[in-house]
Amino acid sequence: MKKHILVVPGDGIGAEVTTVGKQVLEAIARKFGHEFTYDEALIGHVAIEATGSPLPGETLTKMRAADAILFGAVGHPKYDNDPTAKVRPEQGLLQMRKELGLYANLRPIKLFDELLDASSIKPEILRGADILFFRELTGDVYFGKRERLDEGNTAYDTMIYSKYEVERIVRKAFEAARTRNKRLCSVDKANVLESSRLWREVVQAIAPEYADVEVEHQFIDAAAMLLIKDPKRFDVVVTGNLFGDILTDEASQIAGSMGMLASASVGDNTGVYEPIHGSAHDITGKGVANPLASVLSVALMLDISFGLKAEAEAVVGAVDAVLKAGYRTRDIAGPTTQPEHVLGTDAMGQQ
Ligand code: GGG
Repeated sequence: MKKHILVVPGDGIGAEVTTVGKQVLEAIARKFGHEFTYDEALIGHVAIEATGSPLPGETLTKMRAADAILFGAVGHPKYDNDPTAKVRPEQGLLQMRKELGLYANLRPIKLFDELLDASSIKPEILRGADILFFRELTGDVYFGKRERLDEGNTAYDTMIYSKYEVERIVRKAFEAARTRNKRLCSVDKANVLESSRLWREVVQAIAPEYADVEVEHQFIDAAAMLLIKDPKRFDVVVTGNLFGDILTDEASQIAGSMGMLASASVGDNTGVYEPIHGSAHDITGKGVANPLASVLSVALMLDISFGLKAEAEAVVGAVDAVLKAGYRTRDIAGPTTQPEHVLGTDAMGQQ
């Protein structure tokens, strides 16, 4: 199979982890006889520095031409400490999602048994946890009107959803639930928010079409609590952009570390595959970042964008084997990890 992949490392540790992701793609191409070609493009802070824009037109053109995109991360601490900055790295990420119609963000929370000791949650609560999150990605408070009033002393952001936006992500989640354990949890805040009442109405209207799937509704606050108390009660979870952003960071602790969580952003056209973690400038350049989220994102790309199931399984199997052999990056090292088995980014990639 011939495929063209755009690598967009972005900021901070993005370059380190996508380098490993690309090495894995090359290894798969060799092993299975595929031909993958690559290009690179800028986004985020590095793009602002080079062109003044967080998503240059050239990047967008290359994204549209690619069969899939391997993405790193965006962000830079200098903007976090400057609330007045008008141009920000994250704008590149949001604009990319909107321009490419990437409305569904799939975030699998897969706990590898070998990492049971990497989490601060008790093993008996964690063992067997396996959740697939669907985070809506092109609506909500991230894209609603926002403004400063009263000479800057008052601010608002608008949480807004249209029926069709909810329908399309909810349908994707129902379809996925059908292929798994046929349980769907929809998370909202319908006891307070009007946009959440619309969300719940839409889920309730669609549910009869998927009578084989058991549906439950949880408020975001209760879902956040249940995720830590009893993660096994969840199979597929569907929620809005903001709630999904927060809940999946929380859920990363089920998998042991943010460094283990891959994601796929899909919609009408191409797919973007990236770790859920950000640019992590505190560890950038130190060679200690965990590349496994990028590697597992490659597995999602092979499966979802290219339909290469055996290749995707080979990648997940390789991650499992490396963990079984005892190798860890420092974020997933547990009390029983031997110090010589704690590896840096490149060494982990080589395993
Ligand atoms: N690789 C994910 C990433 O770069 N995250 C940084 C970020 O700004 N995330 C906000 C979001 O996902 O909406």
